[in-house]
Amino acid sequence: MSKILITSALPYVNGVPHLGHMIGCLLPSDVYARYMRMMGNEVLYVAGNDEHGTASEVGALKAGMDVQAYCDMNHARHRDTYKDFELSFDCFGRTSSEQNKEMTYHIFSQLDKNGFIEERTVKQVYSIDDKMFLADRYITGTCPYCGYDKARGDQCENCTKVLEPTDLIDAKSTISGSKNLEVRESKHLFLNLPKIEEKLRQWLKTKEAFWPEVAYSIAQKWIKEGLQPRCITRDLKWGFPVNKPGYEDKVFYVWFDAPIGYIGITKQWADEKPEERNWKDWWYDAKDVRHVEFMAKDNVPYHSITFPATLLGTGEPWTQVDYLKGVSYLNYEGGKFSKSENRGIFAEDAVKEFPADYWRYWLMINIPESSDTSFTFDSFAGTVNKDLNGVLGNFVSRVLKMTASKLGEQVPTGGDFTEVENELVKNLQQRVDAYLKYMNELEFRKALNELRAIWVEGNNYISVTEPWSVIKENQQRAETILRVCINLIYIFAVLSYPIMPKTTETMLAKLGLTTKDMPLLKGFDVAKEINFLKPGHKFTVGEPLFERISPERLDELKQKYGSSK
Ligand code: B3M
Ligand code: ZN
Repeated sequence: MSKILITSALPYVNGVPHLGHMIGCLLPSDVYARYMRMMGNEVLYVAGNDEHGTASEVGALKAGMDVQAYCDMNHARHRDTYKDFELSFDCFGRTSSEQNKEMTYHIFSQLDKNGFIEERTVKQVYSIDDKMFLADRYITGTCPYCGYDKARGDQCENCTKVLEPTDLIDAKSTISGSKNLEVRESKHLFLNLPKIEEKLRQWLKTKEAFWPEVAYSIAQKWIKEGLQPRCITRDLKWGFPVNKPGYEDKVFYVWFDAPIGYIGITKQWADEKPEERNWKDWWYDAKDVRHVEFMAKDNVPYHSITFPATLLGTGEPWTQVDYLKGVSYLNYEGGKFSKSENRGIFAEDAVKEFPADYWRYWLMINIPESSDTSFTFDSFAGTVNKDLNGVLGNFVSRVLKMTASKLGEQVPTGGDFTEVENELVKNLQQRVDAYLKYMNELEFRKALNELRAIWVEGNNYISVTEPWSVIKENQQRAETILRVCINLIYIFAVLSYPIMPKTTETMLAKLGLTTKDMPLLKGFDVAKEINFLKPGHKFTVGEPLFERISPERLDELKQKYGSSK
């Protein structure tokens, strides 16, 4: 058994999570966590909300609320949405916690002590109309590197280049739209990245063979361009006040304390049950921990450069990322998701339309692993109707209905396996091995295609063996076939669990089982599992697993959520 530490990027508390957020970090991390637990590993799955920064201040201002109350409200909303999506976090916290403050202060003090913090006077953009310094994302303008005209003050999302607000050409405030901006001077603290660069290069080199292309190439590109000192303080109210004399009226930059949040959130969780949980077992001088992080590609520079450099600079034995799963973007019907323009389906609405598993399956089989992908309702309906309803759902109802009506609601007895069953077991074992291999390698699209192929094997088996006609001449043979098919339902249920946990529960419930009856996926032996349910074991037919999406319903959905056409 290994210890697997899984972290998902921490969504900003002020944002409303849409399908792009779900597939960018949260959902694949959940699938991987469930899979790793079923492989018999000790898993700690950490997520939460990123709460500091101007985004929260502005969000609260617009909502007419106190920032703390606004964050509390939104954090609860995020938590509920993720619960609806069946995300199985071990800890789900917030970066504004006392524990995170403690961690942030400690890490900052270590960096300062080791000479990696320097003071600089910087020019900052002050909005005269908004009466505030416009940090980061609240200034937009043209990217000086690629010319993209909606680049933000902290990063251009087109070319992923990390920027300073004053780099932008023709900048304006996104709060008021005002261009009445002026540059004022203020003293700030910088993380001296060039001083850590060599250590970082060495560390990064050890990752080349392991990280997926999306993540490694972004990190490399960044380091090749040369690292600059990075400002880690801001003139804001909402954040951790800087623990250095002369800087008490400033707060740490949101991207400084956010990744430390993984550690702070773990500490928060450990503090709830100090007798059985220890955050250091996972984060500090921790032995045999494999740390896997999930995030969208725009977060990669922070997790492959600035955060690892921060931890390296402390000179302490912090757990670093071993594998970084960077995911490309999911667009909506060819364009961007936008709450303000009412385009796209947001996570909390999605689960009101269809059960979470429909979304989980579509998102995972279409995960933008190598390039950006679009969500379209046509594709969604096609996948639900074909794969879920047509292949998996249909197999389950056909088998259970046929058995119930011809032989009663229990696993039939039948006789020995023939060549067809031996062949089925052999093919399935190959597919299962491939499925587990791809899951292990975090190649989710390939894994999901294997899972679907496994369900297809069931359909092929029943079409070839034709139990409905065989039963007329040879009841014992028909019983064998249906006994095998019911056991296939059990096998499909177990294998589908990381992707569609509720569907697994429903399938198992039909067979009088719960998830506690599931075997480990490690060493999954089809020859053994196909004989798991013995003759006489009771089942119930129940409701169909999935609902077909009709053309009328599809039109309604497109109308309601906006379509490119
Ligand atoms: N909140 C950005 C985002 O939600 C940021 C991630 C922090 S991860 C430590 O995309
Ligand atoms: Zn750019």
